[in-house]
Amino acid sequence: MTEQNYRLFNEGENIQFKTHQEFANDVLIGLSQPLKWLPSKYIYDRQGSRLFQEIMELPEYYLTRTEIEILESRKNQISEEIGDREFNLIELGCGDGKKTKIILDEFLRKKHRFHFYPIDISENSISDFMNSLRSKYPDLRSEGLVSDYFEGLYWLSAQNHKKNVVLFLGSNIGNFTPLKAGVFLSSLWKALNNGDLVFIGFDLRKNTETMVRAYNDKKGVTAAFNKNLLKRINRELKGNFDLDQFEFYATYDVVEGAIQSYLISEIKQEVFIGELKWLFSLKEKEPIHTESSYKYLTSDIEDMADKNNFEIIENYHDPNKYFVDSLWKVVK
Ligand code: AVI
Repeated sequence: MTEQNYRLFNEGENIQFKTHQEFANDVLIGLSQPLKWLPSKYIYDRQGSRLFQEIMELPEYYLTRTEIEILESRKNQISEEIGDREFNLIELGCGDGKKTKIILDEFLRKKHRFHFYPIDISENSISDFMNSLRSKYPDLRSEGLVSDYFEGLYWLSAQNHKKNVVLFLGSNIGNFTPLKAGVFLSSLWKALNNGDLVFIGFDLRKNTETMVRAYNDKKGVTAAFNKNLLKRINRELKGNFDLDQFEFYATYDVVEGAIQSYLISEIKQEVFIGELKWLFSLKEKEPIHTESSYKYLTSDIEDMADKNNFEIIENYHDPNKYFVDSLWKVVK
């Protein structure tokens, strides 16, 4: 029998009910707008997360490969900068862990004194991640936290007064609008102490074609990833979307500096969502916005750090300056 190596913050059933209600509300709100939209966070059920793993391996999707290259080539310096005293290493969200493992390997090799806490709202993701860690690092001190990011951070601050080092890799911040990214960073600052560190991945602006290609892969994995939103509505909210009647389209919005992803209705159609007892119409060629992936200038990153009272310690780039992992210090 495997022993549970994570902590649940909310009673399982309750949180599932709450998440389900939120999903239903967000779908209702998003699809009632003049420009219909659905929040991309709902793409990530088990199948959506599996498709995202596949995206990260695609030749067109340069982001993951580039960030891995940065971590591999700069891990020595990164670990010197971070590991001066005993600390909590906290990861917000957990993907396949490939990038995290580069960091863990280096910290363990350097014999840094730390305790690792991945935080994710999905119990499945934490459970899978913790199991994979346990087999690879039997001696790693770690505990998964199944909670909202900030609830987990506040709980941790109350447990011990060690330095906190927060990882937010993979340009996940890019899926927030600038307004939400600002709220996220100011909440992060509030939840941390003076001198704590934050290590954030940002995808940088580059030639348009490279960025657009990354979201229009030849195999159609990104299309399936976005369509997973409709699949999930069909399954969990008893919808009747016909996936074949939607075309996936991703384009670079030069004004916003973001890749915008859409599912375009091929025909005039009506869709019924059983759980919402709601029939709604889509015009021929009407888009549903599914995701924004913001791309940054170095000056944007400086502004974001500055506005939210973080000091940039170092920017770790790849040689082409496609991506940056930026190390920030909390100033209070
Ligand atoms: C998770 N996130 C940073 C990815 C991105 O690039 O916006 C999600 C993704 N969407 C399509 N491909 C990858």
